[in-house]
Amino acid sequence: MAELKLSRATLSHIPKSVHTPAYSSSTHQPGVVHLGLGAFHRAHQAMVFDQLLRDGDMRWGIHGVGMTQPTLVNKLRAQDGLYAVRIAGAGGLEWQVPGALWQTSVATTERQNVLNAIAANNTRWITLTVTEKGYTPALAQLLIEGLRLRHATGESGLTIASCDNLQGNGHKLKAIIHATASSQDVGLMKWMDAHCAFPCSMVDRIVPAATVEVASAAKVALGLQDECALSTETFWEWVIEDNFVDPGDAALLTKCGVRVTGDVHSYEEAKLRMLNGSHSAMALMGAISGRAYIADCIGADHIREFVARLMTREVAPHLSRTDWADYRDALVQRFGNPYLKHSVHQIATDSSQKIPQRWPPSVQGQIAKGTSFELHALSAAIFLRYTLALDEQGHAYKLNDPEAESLMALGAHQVTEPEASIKALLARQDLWGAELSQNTEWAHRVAYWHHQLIYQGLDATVKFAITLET
Ligand code: CS2
Repeated sequence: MAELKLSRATLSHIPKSVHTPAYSSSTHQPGVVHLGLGAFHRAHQAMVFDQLLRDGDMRWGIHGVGMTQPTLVNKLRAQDGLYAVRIAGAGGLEWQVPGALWQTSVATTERQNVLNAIAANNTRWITLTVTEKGYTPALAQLLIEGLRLRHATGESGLTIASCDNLQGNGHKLKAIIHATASSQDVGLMKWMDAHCAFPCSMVDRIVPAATVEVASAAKVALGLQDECALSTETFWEWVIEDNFVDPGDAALLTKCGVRVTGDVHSYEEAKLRMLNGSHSAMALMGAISGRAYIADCIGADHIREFVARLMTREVAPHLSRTDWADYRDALVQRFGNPYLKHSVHQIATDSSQKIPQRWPPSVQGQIAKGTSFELHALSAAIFLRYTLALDEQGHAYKLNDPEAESLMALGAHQVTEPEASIKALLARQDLWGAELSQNTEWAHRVAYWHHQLIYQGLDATVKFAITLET
């Protein structure tokens, strides 16, 4: 007998221990257009919206937009937008099937559907997780066209919430829209400024890309085939600026556990530099030392100690979030979650777009205070070493990065001509910023650590770094 697939029709086959959506989507239109239908959104915001729907507020169904690839959208369509999420933490494991994804489109091939969804009467929000590299004029153009259609049909404004790992993400999004709009859009921009809200937000939940292992676990838990199953942790956080077109949304989100505040900045800053900063350092360490997952990295005593010190000594002194010590301890625990097979190469993807938010602000803070930045200098050296595209066992790996070609060209001769190679990589303002790319002391320390890495290897170098009283 052919395997039954997860869909609205087969929901009743799922064991009672799995939470499934009891509400039906058929008589309602989506209220949210989400751009960037990756794993993160499906195991984070989509589950918050699912909670609101389960509470009977039918305005939070999602029209999910895949930005480029039709593959995932097609799989989700075949399952009526349903997928299982395995949630694992210290308290054990549970499975849930969120039901908030009601419609889907692919931006590249079904552009008009996306524009129509943005203009639709029921739409109240747009949310975005398009990754750091997604903030381009092409994204802005899509939003401008959608808003133009909406404005022309006389609909009300929208809350447009960027949820990407960028400091001041709402401001950045609004700024690229303004920068991309043409002279014919002056009226539209005035309407947008007056009637749309761009709250900044910090989102947090570790959601690795889907794996075959999770798909097979889902088959056992659900008794159904699910090609879109995901795995995540119990922890989740969403901090969003209290800046909504409909002020009533603040109380609704708060009831679901979202933190609505005037001060998103301190949460964004701590998350980007502590969680994401450590993530990038570990991912690059794993890539060059042949460790496959973040849990393998944090499971090595010296790497765990390195990460704890990086956060305590070089990141925390510049944070405005005062509970950073609890946040740090929780992060070390979260990184070690054995159920999250979080691939180091997934996190190392697009490092050139991630590093600027994650490391330089802490280094600059240390420079301003005259304190040590050795652990960040070692992290930077690890990134340079990573551009060799070859791990310490001699296995080649691929750099998945819009800057891959230029980085690999600059890094290629780092063993035979380290001085020139390091100089060229550290001169890149796009990575390190205007000030750091000119700082000779920084360059000197990165070169020192790079030399250690090449001649002692990653493990010996990290072990040595944590003995230093910096
Ligand atoms: C990770 C993030 O891939 C990455 O760059 O650092 O996706 C991280 O898992 C999330 O931001 C956690 O909230």
